[in-house]
Amino acid sequence: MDKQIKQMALAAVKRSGRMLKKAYTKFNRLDVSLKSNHEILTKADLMSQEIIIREIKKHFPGHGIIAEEQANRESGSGYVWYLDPLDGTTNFSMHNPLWSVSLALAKQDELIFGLVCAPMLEDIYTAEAGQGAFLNGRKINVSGIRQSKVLNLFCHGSKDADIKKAMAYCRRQKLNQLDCRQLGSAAIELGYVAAGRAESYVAPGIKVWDVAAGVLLVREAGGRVTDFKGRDWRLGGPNIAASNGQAHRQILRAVGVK
Ligand code: LIP
Repeated sequence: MDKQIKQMALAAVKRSGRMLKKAYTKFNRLDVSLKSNHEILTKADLMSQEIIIREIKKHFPGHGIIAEEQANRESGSGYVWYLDPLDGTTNFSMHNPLWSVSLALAKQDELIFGLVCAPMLEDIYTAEAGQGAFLNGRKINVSGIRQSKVLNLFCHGSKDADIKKAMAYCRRQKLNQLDCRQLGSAAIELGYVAAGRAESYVAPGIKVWDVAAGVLLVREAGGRVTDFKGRDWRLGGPNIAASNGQAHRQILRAVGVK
């Protein structure tokens, strides 16, 4: 992969991270606006997006961009960026430090680069196709943990059906497994699976910008990412199950139960 791509992405995400950190410390929860019943938006989401998109357009004007808070920008180049400028906006708004910036690049619909930056945790995850996954420059691998010690993570899209499915999954896993938790940032949850801090992550109805970078992290760290039927997850697929591989059969069974 072109070195310039990685340098530009890291510089842009770090710049937005610095801005977000400042905004976070003085954020007032009354300043959120509602996108829907279950989704909020802050000025910080828009400012972060502006910083990163400006850099992409400056360095790679021919690339497409699919970002959470803007209309898609098509391209004929075969390269498309997937950006969540603030993943975990609700956490951000309630002064919970688990929020991140998530940026991925795909070439001809195959992920080639992923970057998740969690500024308050000082965690920067990166992955390049075929080159492994890294946390703050150190190579990471999924855990080898199976059965009774498996820790499960989950989140969900904003539609009622997705929330109900996720709640049923969480209930089942809470009762039958060690635990199941919602951290509130899909990108961080996938980073946790890649780094062996948790064994699985499941989400019904998730958006592509929330998970594109994290999917490459998990795959490059030796894990498995599928849809709920066990087929390899493809960009844009709404349902996602990611794991260290060992826990995969168990999570697919749990999410499949009616
Ligand atoms: C959020 C996710 C969260 C998920 C929400 C939402 P946002 O991203 O990362 O884990 O449950 O559906 O998509 O909206 O804060 O960027």
